[in-house]
Amino acid sequence: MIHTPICEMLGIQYPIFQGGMAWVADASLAAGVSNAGGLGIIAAMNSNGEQLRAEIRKCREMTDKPFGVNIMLMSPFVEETAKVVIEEKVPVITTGAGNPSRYMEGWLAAGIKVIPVVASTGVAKMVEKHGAAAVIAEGGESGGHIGEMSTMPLVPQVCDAVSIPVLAAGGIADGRGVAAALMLGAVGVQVGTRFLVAKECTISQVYKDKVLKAKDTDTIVTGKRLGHPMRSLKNPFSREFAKLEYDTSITAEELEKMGLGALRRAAREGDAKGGTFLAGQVSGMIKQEQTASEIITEMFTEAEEILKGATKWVK
Ligand code: TUI
Repeated sequence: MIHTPICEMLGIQYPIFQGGMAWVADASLAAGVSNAGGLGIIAAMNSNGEQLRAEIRKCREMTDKPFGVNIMLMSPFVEETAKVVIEEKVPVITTGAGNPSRYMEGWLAAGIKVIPVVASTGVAKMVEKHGAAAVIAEGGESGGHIGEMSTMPLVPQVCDAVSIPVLAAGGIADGRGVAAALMLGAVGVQVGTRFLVAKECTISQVYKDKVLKAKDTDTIVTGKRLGHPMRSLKNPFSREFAKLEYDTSITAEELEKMGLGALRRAAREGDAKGGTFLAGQVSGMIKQEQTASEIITEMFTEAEEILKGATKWVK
């Protein structure tokens, strides 16, 4: 059994969070992961306050285990969703794509555990000072919005920079990744891409099939010019976007406009050519659809075997 302080802190069986993926992480996926012993997370990103409230209530009907909500700080609905999580007494909040400090006082006063995703030691230290219960150090191998650092150098540096528990994210999809994260000093992992193909994940089959068919080099990073780099699977839309990004006759506003609705088109409509299929570099390792429970138990059984044999080269 792999049991770490984050399991105790949150009352979960396995030290694994499911990433709060925009247009993907709904009540069905979050409840599936929480019922499997991890921490399921509902993405508030694409929801307004009332839509999020409905999703939280739906999740509560599907599980009596703890779950969290991810607040994407660049969301146009951030002010209203930041209040709804308090009203609905959500036990855990993760944040992404920014510095959550200005919301933290209110969340902490409501007794919520706040666990921000960080992409640098600077933001990790800042959120620790504001009362974060833990941080998730996310490397640029991840799908979606990413920072500059890779997981391997980021996680140990964040572990050294803060005294609160650190979870690792970015590039983790199997037991080898879990074992490596623990070796880097993390007390748990956050996994997004592998849960895209969970049976409980309600995204389009087109999206799942694209992940299942991907090889190692099939992701691309776009959006650097707009100040929010995003990793997604290569397809006609992402290739065209990458090309236009270097075209100075196109304005940043025109580029932003092009991206609008692309996440929804991928996740909900299965628009293979015109959608943005956010996914991490681990996509090439993901070969079958499984239940959230199968994914988690497989990852942790594998990690335990690896860790038990980890001294084999020590003479
Ligand atoms: O947030 C993510 N992944 C995401 S969010 C998203 S939707 C989106 N839509 C439009 C624009 C941007 C995003 C798709 N995928 N992961 C967590 C994450 N957080 N990665 C990087 C960061 C991050 C970056 C800067 C966290 C803090 C930070 O602080 C900088 C500062 O000081 O504001």
